[in-house]
Amino acid sequence: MGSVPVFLSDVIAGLSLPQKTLPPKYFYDAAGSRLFERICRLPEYYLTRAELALTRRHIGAIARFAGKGAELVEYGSGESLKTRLLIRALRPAAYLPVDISAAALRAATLRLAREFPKLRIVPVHGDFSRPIDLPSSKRKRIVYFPGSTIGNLMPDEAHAFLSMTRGQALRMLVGVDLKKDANVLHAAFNDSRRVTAAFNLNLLARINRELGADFDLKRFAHYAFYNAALGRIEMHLVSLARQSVRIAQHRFAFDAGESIHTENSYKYSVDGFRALAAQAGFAAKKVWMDRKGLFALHGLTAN
Ligand code: AVJ
Repeated sequence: MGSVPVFLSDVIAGLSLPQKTLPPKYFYDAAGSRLFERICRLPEYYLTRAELALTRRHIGAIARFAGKGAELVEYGSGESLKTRLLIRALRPAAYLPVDISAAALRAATLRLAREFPKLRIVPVHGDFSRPIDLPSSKRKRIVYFPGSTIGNLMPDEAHAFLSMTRGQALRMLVGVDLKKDANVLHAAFNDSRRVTAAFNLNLLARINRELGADFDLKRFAHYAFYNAALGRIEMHLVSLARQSVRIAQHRFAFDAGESIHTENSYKYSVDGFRALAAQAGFAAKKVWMDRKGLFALHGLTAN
């Protein structure tokens, strides 16, 4: 095992690329998770409300598709309202939340254990951008991947993730943000209260806190735009001056206007996502949407 922590080596590797890049999974330390919860309540950030609305609206059909009594595997921590709705409707034989944050996993497990005292909860700590081993079981499993987290993955990474889950369960529920008016997308990632900006900048604050770096947060600005050709929102942190930043024993030079690419948030039409799922060996059997057609939940079966 290397002695350099993965966070440090990922940061050094990303900032050494011609287009400086940081992986979005590092947004979610304690401060970042709190900021993300605030994002979910913003008037402009329609995703969370739309997904909750479609889950409420179609919960009976969703639970029937998932198969009552199956084991529920959720990627990304799940203490959210929609997870609780699904657990209530599904009565799963076990619930296996998978999360990269040990703290988020513990919090979700404790809260759900209190709300569902009879539910068997098997937390799995892991980074699902790499293959993950789940404890084995003879029961049927359904993988739940809500929140359009799949939108953070590049299409080839999304394909790899779907291929991995294809070996873990015969059915899958995936929440996907739909393509829509670019102005609506733009507003969702450039909210007037600037919470998304704080969320983006917290990544640099986290690098300062945990890796002893000296990013000057006043000299970087949040920048998010819809890249229509690639069908994704891109988030960047733009250097406002020519400057240099120290991280451990490394130094990185920034030109004025140079950016660090911190996140992609892909948007998929129903057919676009179905094509991606098909490449990974899934047939798209069902799709549920909110009334406004903002967000989709796909029901996939392994074929
Ligand atoms: C958690 C991946 C769904 O892409 O919309 C919110 C994260 N980034 N605002 C998204 C996010 C900026 C979010 N996901």
